[in-house]
Amino acid sequence: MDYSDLTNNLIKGNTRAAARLITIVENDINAAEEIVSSIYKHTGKAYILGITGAPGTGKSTFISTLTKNFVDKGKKVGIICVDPTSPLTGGALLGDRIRMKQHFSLDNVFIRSMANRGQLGGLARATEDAIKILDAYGSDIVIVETVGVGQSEVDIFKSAMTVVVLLVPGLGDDIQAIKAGIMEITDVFVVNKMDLHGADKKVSDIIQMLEFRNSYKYNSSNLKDKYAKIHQWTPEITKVNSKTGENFEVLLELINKHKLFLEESGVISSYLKNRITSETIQILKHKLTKKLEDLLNYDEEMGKYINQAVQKSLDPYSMANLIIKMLGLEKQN
Ligand SMILES: Nc1nc2c(ncn2[C@@H]2O[C@H](COP(=O)(O)OP(=O)(O)O)[C@@H](O)[C@H]2O)c(=O)[nH]1
Ligand SMILES: [Mg+2]
Repeated sequence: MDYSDLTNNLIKGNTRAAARLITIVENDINAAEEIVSSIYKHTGKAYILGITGAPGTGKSTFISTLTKNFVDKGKKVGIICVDPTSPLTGGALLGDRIRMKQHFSLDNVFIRSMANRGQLGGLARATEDAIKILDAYGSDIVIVETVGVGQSEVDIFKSAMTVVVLLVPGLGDDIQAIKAGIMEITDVFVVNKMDLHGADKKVSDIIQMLEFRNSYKYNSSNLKDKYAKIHQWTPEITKVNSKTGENFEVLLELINKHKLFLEESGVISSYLKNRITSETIQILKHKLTKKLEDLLNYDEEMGKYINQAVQKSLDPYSMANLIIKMLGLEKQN
């Protein structure tokens, strides 16, 4: 297939081309490869924001208000809602989209939901490609909304420059969930629904959690390199009301402060390297797995080895080493 008409239109800011291309990269990893390689040099302008929080914390309302703030400043915003638990036609997601769309002129806001339908190469891969499409499309800001915690969340957030986590007043379940999942990669904590009782208590709970984490990390030298980012950036905390927009000026300042930190400290360059590494690993996992499955299932010589293993004259580790050799992947030294 030739996607050059679509990608040319995308780069000119054509909304339908963006929508079509996202559908294509979601469903066809070979097409994704072609598309991404032709648009890649047009990416890198968008600021990528990751937003997460448990269901009901108000993510959609929050993103809607945040987007309105950006649009009012003349920004073009792309929104990707990633919900691994929800089928594409899920009522809630659809409701979100309709609700969000009511707020904006469609020229400045592009909203797209992605659900896990077993994308080849994984949801994180497909999301990363969708981010690139919205970047090349001309979005100043790409917002990625995901639900809750988990490995796919962490993978997805490797693309985000600033990660914002929403919590709400009330019991500490959400704090526990963050500790278990994405605390390490959170840049800004937001207590949403500040109009409800207990918002200040939640802010102090977060401060306490961060203080505990710092004293714990201080002794942990091996985490130092891995999480260099958070060693220098102390996560910011604020509270907002997403329904009224109260305190969003403060939030925007904090996001901007983090952006400036990334640029001025030079952390942005390690972010860029990490993002490319992580993305390449996703792609390689998919490609190599496919190649190896084909080899093990269909290759004649492999068939002989498998028989030997059945006869116990070869074990699975030795077989794996043989394959690494066959593929020329053994260390060159
Ligand atoms: N009181 C109050 N309710 C809010 C606020 N933000 C969102 N909500 C409500 O919380 C509920 C869940 O919001 P939604 O955006 O769908 O949450 P999501 O599941 O995280 O996307 C809805 O009824 C919202 O109207 C807020 O700041 N204050
Ligand atoms: Mg939602």
